[in-house]
Amino acid sequence: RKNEGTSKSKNPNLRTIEMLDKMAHYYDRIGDRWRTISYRKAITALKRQTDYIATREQAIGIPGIGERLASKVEEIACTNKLRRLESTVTDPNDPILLLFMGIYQVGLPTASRWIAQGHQSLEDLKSKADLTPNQRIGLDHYDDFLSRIPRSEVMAHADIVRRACSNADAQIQLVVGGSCRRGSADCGDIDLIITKESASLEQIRTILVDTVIPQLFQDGFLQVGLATSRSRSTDRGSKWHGASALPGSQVWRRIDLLFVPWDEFGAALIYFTGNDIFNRSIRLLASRKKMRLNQHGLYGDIMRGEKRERITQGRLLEGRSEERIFEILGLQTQHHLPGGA
Ligand code: DCP
Ligand code: MG
Ligand code: MN
Repeated sequence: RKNEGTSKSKNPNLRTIEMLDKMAHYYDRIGDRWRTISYRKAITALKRQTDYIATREQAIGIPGIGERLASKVEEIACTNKLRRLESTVTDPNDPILLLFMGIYQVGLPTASRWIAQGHQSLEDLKSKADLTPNQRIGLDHYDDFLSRIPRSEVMAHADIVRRACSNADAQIQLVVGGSCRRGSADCGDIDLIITKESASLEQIRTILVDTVIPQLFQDGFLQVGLATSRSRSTDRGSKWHGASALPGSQVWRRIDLLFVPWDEFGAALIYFTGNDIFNRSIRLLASRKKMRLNQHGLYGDIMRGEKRERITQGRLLEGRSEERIFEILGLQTQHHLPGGA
């Protein structure tokens, strides 16, 4: 027993054993007793080998390894991985899967990969998994980021950011967007749409990134910045994601600062107020009317080819005024914004 560490490191089949062990773990967890036992048997048998087992034939020759397992051993030896381990189908209602997907920015692929790797709890992930910096933060603040934010608290965060903006530049305008602007009693995060009359994206971003954000960190309000993943090139530099906490509170809230050039303010208000389903339907409506709506503006004279692909960008009809965009589309703003906010 004492020598286990050294004898193990000399075993030429270590990599194979590791993979089979993960599979055994997985089958054990989903309650497949028969497979768990056959994997464990094969592992025990392989641990006793002093030669590297690379082929199916070699593996079948070992007592304790059946035909099916022998193929797996060969697969691992040949490809250095086990397909079954990577494509292990996870039950979408698996409580551990749902637990992992509760981590900020963790979706089905990452969560199921962690499960296939044998992780079973948040503690497992904290101590053993390979985590990105964002995932680490998400894990450390699991409950905070999952809990809903009362509307009044969203407003309190917004007030702090608004004050810091005014101190940096009296002309900056800030609107609370997202679910809060749709009238929700509580929100998943804090979405703040920030613009300034006549200003470009570059000018607004500079004020925020160089002055306002550093100040808010210094004040102890901002806690951390979160790298944007997979952000499209068009979005680059127009968003800041992070976490904030009210003075005297330990609770971290997710906060998004959205930098918007003055000319696109109306289109951005529509987009960042949402929700995503509303956005999809209003864009569809625009395209039915031979127009195009995105977060930058409403465009007309769109030419499309035979496969409905766009040939021209079109002419900007309106970007600045939210009300005017609704009007051109033939919609009434009151239906979208509660209390005409
Ligand atoms: N949005 C979208 N499509 C996406 C993501 C976002 O159209 N895939 C738009 C609509 C959303 C807005 O951005 O309303 C803000 O995104 P959030 O993820 O913050 O969503 P909500 O604020 O609507 O809801 P929550 O309370 O969960 O934050
Ligand atoms: Mg939101
Ligand atoms: Mn958001």
